[in-house]
Amino acid sequence: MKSKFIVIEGLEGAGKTTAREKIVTTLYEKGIQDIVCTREPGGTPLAEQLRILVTQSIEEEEITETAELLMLYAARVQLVNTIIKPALARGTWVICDRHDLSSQAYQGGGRGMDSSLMRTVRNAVLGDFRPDLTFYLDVTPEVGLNRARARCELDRIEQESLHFFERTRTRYMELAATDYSILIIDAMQPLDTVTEKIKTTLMCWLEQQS
Ligand code: T5A
Repeated sequence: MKSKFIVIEGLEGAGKTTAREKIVTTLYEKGIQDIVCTREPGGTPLAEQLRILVTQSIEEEEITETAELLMLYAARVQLVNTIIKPALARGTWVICDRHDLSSQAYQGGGRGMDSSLMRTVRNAVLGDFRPDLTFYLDVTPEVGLNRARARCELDRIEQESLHFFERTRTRYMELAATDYSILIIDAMQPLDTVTEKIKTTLMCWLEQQS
């Protein structure tokens, strides 16, 4: 089977890290062992530096929405062009924790950024490059943030209001409803149930690809 680009999306604390492990073990079971796991923002030295700039507050300086968006896309273009596309070209599967859908949901939905600016930047950076499959792990902001809080201190974006995350979640759901390559997983259920659902959904999708 041709190598695929699989993305995991969702609000903070949705369980993306846990899901990634399940996806990798399921692919291994199916005999797919040439896999690269990465994340956004991040995944290259430059993109990891940009991740720090995006997620941390800078004393006495407000990061503008446009600067935030451009940093996210700078990190994305670096990752896509130097890691993801070369991996796919040599036959390696790529599993990515977040990708462009995060920008559509957080910056487009949460921040309510201008859609024509977002479309322009996205087209310039990605063209028609898209994931083959996206798992969207759906949780309410309350549940997700509680899980994230239990894990560590909240970063700059995680400190946004509940309304911000409600708008982000609504945009995720709107986009998932119009794109057959985005599969919604109810991530409010117990961890074992969620990981089992991811496994069966992935197995079913793999069957359809072969
Ligand atoms: N961002 C990113 C944008 O605004 N725009 C963009 O374009 C991009 C790419 C960094 C931030 O950047 C923003 C979004 C983010 O605010 P991040 O660090 O990758 O992104 O994202 P986080 O969502 O903060 O990552 P987390 O590690 O918090 O979330 P995960 O990976 O979804 O959650 P995970 O797996 O670590 O689980 C968290 C805890 O919950 C438990 C786990 O065991 C763990 O302790 N858990 C469950 N508990 C009970 N039941 C379940 N079903 C559970 N699932 C997980």
